[in-house]
Amino acid sequence: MKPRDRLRIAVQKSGRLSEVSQDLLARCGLKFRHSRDKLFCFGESLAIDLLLVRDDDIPGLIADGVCDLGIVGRNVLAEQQAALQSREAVVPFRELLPLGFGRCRLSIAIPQELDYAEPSSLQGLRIATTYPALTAQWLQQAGVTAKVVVLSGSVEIAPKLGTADAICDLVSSGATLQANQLREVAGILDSEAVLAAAPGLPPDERGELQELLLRRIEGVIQVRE
Ligand code: PRT
Ligand code: ZN
Repeated sequence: MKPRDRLRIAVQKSGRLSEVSQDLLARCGLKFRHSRDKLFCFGESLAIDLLLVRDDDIPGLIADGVCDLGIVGRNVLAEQQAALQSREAVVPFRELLPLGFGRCRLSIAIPQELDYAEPSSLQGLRIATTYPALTAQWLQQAGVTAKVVVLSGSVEIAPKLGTADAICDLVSSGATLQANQLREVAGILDSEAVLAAAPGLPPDERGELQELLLRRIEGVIQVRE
């Protein structure tokens, strides 16, 4: 990776976190010139540029040194961390600061009519999820053997389709679970948007910029609370 003198921060291009993330950076006094393809935005007020990407790509962009910082759900960061840990690989990113928006939880849910007393009630079941590493880690810690069925979306209909007996998915209001006659039985992870970064501070001017931005974000969050 070539050395850079400008800090680069990745945020979700379009989705639940994109507007709030960009709004947070604007409140920190960052102004961007939006480029035509709108993937890369040049920072006009400070030497901090913006990259608009899919949220799942953010940890990898930080790991590869393409970006210094990212705003991403803890769920995404924790899943990729759990996947690396299961292979005993190094985790080249970390959570710097919780940001107080995008709150949700990753939970196990089962059909309303199914009995549940404790994690062992899931023994031998098939659990559909887009978070296989976190699900497997939780099952292992609970001493439960269950089959993790990896899906790329629409996890909540898996029990009705018969492709799984239970699910592990993000929940916020609970309306999706209710609409699919599912009930939440165990929480795996409390999540919200977080500021993510590489393990160490960049060893050049970017390090100072990162500290400056962190202080400004903390200031904005304090005012909000
Ligand atoms: O395209 P890209 O990959 O960037 O976006 P995405 O589709 O993967 O993510 P997106 O925009 O849906 O969500 C971005 C982040 O928002 C997630 O990673 C979470 O950190 C956070 N977040 C907060 C949520 C929710 N709340 C949420 N409710 N992400 C998803 N949901 C979904 C959930 O998967 C389920 O389908 O909403 C449904 C449940 O909502 P309730 O209110 O019915 O319980
Ligand atoms: Zn995504």
